[in-house]
Amino acid sequence: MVVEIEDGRIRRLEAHPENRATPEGICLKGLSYYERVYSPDRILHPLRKNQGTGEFERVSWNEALDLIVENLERFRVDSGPQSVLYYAGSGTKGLLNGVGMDFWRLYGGCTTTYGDLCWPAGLEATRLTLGDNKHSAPWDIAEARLIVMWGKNASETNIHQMAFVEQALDGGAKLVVIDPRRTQTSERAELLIQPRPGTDGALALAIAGLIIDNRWIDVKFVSDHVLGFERFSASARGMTPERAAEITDVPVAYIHRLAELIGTHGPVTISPGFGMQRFTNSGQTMRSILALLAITGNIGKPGAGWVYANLQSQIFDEVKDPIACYPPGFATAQMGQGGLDENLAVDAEDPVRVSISTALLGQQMLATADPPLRMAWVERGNPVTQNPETHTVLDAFRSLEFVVVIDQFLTDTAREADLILPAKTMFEQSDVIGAYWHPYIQIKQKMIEPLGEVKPESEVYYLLARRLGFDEEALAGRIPGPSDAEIESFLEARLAPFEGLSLAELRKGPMLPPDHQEVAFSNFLFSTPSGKIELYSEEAAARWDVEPLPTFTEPVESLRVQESSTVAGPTEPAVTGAESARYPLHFMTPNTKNRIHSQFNNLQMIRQFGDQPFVLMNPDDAAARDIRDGDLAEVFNDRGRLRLGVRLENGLKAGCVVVTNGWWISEGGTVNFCSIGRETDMGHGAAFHDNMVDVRRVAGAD
Ligand SMILES: Nc1nc2c(c(=O)[nH]1)N[C@H]1C(S)=C(S)[C@@H](COP(=O)(O)OP(=O)(O)OC[C@H]3O[C@@H](n4cnc5c(=O)[nH]c(N)nc54)[C@H](O)[C@@H]3O)O[C@H]1N2
Ligand SMILES: Nc1nc2c(c(=O)[nH]1)N[C@H]1C(S)=C(S)[C@@H](COP(=O)(O)OP(=O)(O)OC[C@H]3O[C@@H](n4cnc5c(=O)[nH]c(N)nc54)[C@H](O)[C@@H]3O)O[C@H]1N2
Ligand SMILES: [Mo]
Repeated sequence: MVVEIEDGRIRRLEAHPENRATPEGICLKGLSYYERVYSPDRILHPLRKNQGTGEFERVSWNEALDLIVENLERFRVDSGPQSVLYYAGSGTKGLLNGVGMDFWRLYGGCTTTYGDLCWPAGLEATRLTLGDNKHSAPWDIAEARLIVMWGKNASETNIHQMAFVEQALDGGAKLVVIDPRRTQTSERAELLIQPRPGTDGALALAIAGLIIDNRWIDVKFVSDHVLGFERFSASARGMTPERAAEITDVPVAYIHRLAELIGTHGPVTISPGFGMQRFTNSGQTMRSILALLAITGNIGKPGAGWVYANLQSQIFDEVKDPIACYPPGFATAQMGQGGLDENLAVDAEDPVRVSISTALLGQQMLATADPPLRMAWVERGNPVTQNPETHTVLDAFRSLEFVVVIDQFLTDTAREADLILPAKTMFEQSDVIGAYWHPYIQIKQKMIEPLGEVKPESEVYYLLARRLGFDEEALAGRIPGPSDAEIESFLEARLAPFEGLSLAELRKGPMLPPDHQEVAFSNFLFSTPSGKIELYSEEAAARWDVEPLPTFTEPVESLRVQESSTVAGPTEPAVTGAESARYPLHFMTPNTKNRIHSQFNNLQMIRQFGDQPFVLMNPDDAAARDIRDGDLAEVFNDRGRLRLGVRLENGLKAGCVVVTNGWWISEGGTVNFCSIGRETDMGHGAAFHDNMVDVRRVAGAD
């Protein structure tokens, strides 16, 4: 962004002209930062909960820091440093985020989480197959002749990508969208395929079988660059179009049409989203879809490829996005060549206990022993609304003796705090950031002094470390002092190992990382164990206990599991088919245009476009329950319930209901009251969408 300042206040926000990924300018969320920074609701000084009244009362920084230090010292002496949980979400990224873990190491250790709420099943599936998580520059998609938006709603969640998709379409390319919902992304699609949620793996395997049968494969590419084609072929052909149609609810004719398009209308770019990687079978699903590009040679060429995660700008361990909450080294190993498992086997010397699965946060916080948790420190996240099982997460926070939350606003998680510290916004401290779609490394320059009494996290850590008795020497190179000069020299030192990168250069505009590939894998080097694209992955089998080939299994919660059989996710005991199918409707909880998860919806600029949660239903599902448009209804399962107004939507597949995620508890739409803590088959992700509910009309409400 280009930020114009007048009299110390932000006056104007504009897109930086040199960022080629954002030619259409800033989205509404970006523009709403103006309101976000100066919002009357913003927390501008420390707040302590009055244990009698439950109200928050203003305290000075001295009191706040004393209170923290007093608790930290007590817990360390009585129970050991691992009785403190350090939890960081994905609210803001940057090099300075690594400072948190340095503080906890100095303190003597802590307990922290592994895995991630967002996308690790897909990251791991991609790493196992291609060796690296990278893709071509955003503008390359304009060269594609076929674009498949598979479980991705870019019109809302990646609006800048749509500009390049539109360019491709204007030039004659075709767009296919695969989503149980009709979305804004599908407006110009030539084909909208609406699979039953969680069955995309079966669809992909059937398409692969047809591509192979019709000899639409790229024989040379396969023989040069693909491992396991023969075995994959045999397995994919087992998934006939008829069988896939039965599993997925997609007509056979559509399966044939998509196979023909992918097989004959290249270059093909598949841009998979996160929708179908939030199930217990997602890693295998993502591997099945990626295989379609491998067998047709749509990798390493302009206009072709797998646009999932572009981590080329993530050159610093500290900003491996969005998994920034691991101790240094941990994230690198997961995303790079090393393995997750050897890192999870905690080094006996390491004072940081990496023991809580983010997907199971509530359950595992409560179950943690030796030592049990007594305190939590939360920053840049809102786990009460965003992590699975809101009830359990609330119980877990309420079981602790002392909770510190750093945030800009009084979120549902902040309300659980004993002490709230005010958080900076991106304009109040300089930092260096990478991205996960566009390739740039950028500086986020301090533009205004922090409002009120706000102190950036790094300064809070610095002050705490000093109070805990660490001198400047102990902090040098780890936790910078508070002045602008100290922050800048800290950042400069992190940039120094990279030739050409410096704050001065970054101030001129966005920079490409060293060795950037505009067309990813154009050198056809794949850093898998075999050096080839691995359709057959022994590593997948060894690490995640799945078949070495991508195969289809039903999600745990499914109406199609035979009553007599049992299914199990990776982190829970098996349930019988009858149990798994007790509720008949798939509960989808996607993202939405004008919020980022639980952020922005408290601003007037955003609320004017909708200030109330609602549930979308297919008219047939509604009629079967005597529900009409506008009725008040209850979405429920064993885990929780939500009372919401109903909107009928013809474009939504029957058997699915939708509430966007991120609504605050006070607004009544917190979807994770109905979800369960459950991991994906690989990557330790959260299987939010593996979740069935029912809906009933609330009688007499009208
Ligand atoms: N049911 C369901 N749940 C989901 C999803 C879903 O699809 N369905 N999606 C999941 C996904 S993909 C994700 S990524 C997660 C997101 O989960 P979170 O990262 O927990 O979610 P956010 O709502 O973005 O909350 C970020 C918080 O950080 C605060 N913040 C912003 N900047 C700063 C800062 O500089 N310092 C501090 N201290 N705080 C800051 C914001 O005010 C906000 O409260 O949610 C997940 N939850
Ligand atoms: N405006 C906005 N943009 C965002 C975010 C935001 O909160 N708001 N969050 C950012 C983050 S952290 C993330 S992770 C991304 C997510 O970006 P996306 O992946 O585009 O978003 P989602 O809404 O999670 O899911 C995409 C689609 O998957 C569909 N879907 C659900 N289940 C299935 C299934 O089983 N199969 C198929 N084929 N489709 C399915 C949903 O209907 C939805 O339309 O967006 C990023 N961009
Ligand atoms: Mo995410």
